[in-house]
Amino acid sequence: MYKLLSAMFLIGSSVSALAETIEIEMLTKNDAGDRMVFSEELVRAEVGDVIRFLPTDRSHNAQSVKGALPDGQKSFRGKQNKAVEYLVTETGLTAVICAPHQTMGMVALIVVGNDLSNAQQVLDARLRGKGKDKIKALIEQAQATQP
Ligand SMILES: [Cu+2]
Repeated sequence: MYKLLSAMFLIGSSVSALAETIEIEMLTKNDAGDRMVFSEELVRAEVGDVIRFLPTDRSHNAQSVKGALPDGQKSFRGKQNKAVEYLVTETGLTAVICAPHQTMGMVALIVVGNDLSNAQQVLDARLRGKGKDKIKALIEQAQATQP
């Protein structure tokens, strides 16, 4: 038991030493004039990172979608007009939506560890309207721009 705990501590501390916090704004209009958008739509992250969604403009939220995140990854659901954090624990793709505006295309795709293996599951999840089209385009973009 003691060995297990110290191993967990070591893993935990090595992750936190490298972990980053990535901030994404929820916007009614961005500098380019696009309406109802996250400030970053294709987000590359690593296990241990925190993605923090900020309520820069009003009437938005950020949340995951059932089936559109890696196995073992805890889902999240922010309230409207509130910041929310998503702690990344698994590699793979996560689709993020703003519930009021996903049909207008207010979505983002998080790519963790450059792992695209759950792309089909994400495409099969219940995404709607322009949000679904944009997630598909973001997956294609992630495939085309693999680091
Ligand atoms: Cu929104």
